[in-house]
Amino acid sequence: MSDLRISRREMLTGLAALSSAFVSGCLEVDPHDRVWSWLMQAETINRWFTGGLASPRGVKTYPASAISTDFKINSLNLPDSQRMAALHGWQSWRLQVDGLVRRPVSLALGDLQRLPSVSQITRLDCVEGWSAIAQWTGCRFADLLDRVGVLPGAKYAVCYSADQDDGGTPFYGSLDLRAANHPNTLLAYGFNGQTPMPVDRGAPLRLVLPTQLGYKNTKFLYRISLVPDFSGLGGGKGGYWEDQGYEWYGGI
Ligand SMILES: Nc1nc2c(c(=O)[nH]1)N[C@H]1C(S)=C(S)[C@@H](COP(=O)(O)O)O[C@H]1N2
Ligand SMILES: [Mo]
Repeated sequence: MSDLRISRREMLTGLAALSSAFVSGCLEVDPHDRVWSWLMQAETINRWFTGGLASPRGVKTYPASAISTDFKINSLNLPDSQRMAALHGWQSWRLQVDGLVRRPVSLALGDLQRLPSVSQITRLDCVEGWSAIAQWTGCRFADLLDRVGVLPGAKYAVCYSADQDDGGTPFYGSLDLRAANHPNTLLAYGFNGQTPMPVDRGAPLRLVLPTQLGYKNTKFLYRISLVPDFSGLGGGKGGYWEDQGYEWYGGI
């Protein structure tokens, strides 16, 4: 019985990966297209299956010898304000945490570094077809949530980035609270032993979400907001890439 469920899950994961490949392959996507809506249904089923079976199991971690020597930077643009902050040792940077939380806070990097520090060597998989392994150091997203206190009704954490595309549209992303509470979901300030991490890697703070695809690993964070839904937010799909047609759930 359980064998059957796992093989179904694998099949569905494959379907979701296929649908990612569709979008990233520069195909024009018509959301009303029948094939597209079928793939979207597959996504929902995949999420249901993986959510039911995978959590809270840890993700695969690697030995130091597996760390990639070549780890591409994949950003729209570098945020100027962050570049300035880097020059000043991140003194002026703050992470604002608000929305459906008991205790809204504005945290300095040092405040986050006082939460229990975790280092893990995990792989990032980009929909463009490359993967890379690195050691990330940071605090658990779950510990931040404990600190601020999640209010009833909160379903998603929206992560705001300081960069924007050439047209001025800001990058942002979101994850559900189940993913946020996963033990391998980090708010990372260190990369391969370097803290702060290199600016273009997402400094001073980036999301490390190894259970989901690269585009869900939001860089250059300055604000996290807990919300019940995505209404009134960007294009309403929960993220910069999602607003362009990527799936919201980037599960691997
Ligand atoms: N703020 C921000 N976060 C981002 C992106 C971006 O352009 N801006 N790109 C995403 C994509 S598509 C990937 S694959 C990873 C790449 O992380 P890296 O630059 O450390 O390789 O960051 C993700 N997070
Ligand atoms: Mo990506």
